[in-house]
Amino acid sequence: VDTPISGRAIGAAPVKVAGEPRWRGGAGRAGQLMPFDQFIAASRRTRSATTSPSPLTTRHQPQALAPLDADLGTLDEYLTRDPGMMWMGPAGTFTPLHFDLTNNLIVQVVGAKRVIMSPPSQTPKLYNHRHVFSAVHDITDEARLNHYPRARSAQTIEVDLEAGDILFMPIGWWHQVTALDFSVSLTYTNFRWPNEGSASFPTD
Ligand SMILES: O=C(O)CCC(=O)C(=O)O
Repeated sequence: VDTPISGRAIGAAPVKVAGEPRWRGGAGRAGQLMPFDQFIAASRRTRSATTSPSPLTTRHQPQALAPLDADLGTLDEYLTRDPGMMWMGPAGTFTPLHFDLTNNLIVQVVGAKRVIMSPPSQTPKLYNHRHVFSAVHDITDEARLNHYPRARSAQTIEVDLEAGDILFMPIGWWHQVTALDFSVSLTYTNFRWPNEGSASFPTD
């Protein structure tokens, strides 16, 4: 597996495997801290898209990836200079169907990702029993669709992002994300305008 990142610049700094165990079935390490170099080594060993690993994020350790900052440009017209959140993982890495309580820019840096989006008008078909999550989990999975049949007729938009592409994900839009290759992306919510929907949203 091609993993165009060696882990040398970051070394063993601890980073967080995304998600919460309840949400990410089958992810194994979800929610745990792990040394960055071990994550990269594990990504190299992942040869199949069927293992559905969780992405690595840096929500709680933005300083861990600071050595990479110099490699990134800026989008001063839209964003402040606060760090984005980095998402990284081998092909098959999967983020289940959910929406965010902020507008979000998804910036693809390495590899490709498939994003399936659905507008907020489709919420009645997406089994939103808990917070921002959909019980459907993966809208491409036949077994899940048999269990959650209204989701079959939900309107969706599929977009493949390649390195250099940026996607604006509006607040409240459903999305699920699958890495098609070893993938690195950054997400940014630090727009130069107010961008916060969580204050008025129920927590569970
Ligand atoms: O890129 C990913 O795997 C997930 C990104 C995402 O869903 C988000 O930022 O809300």
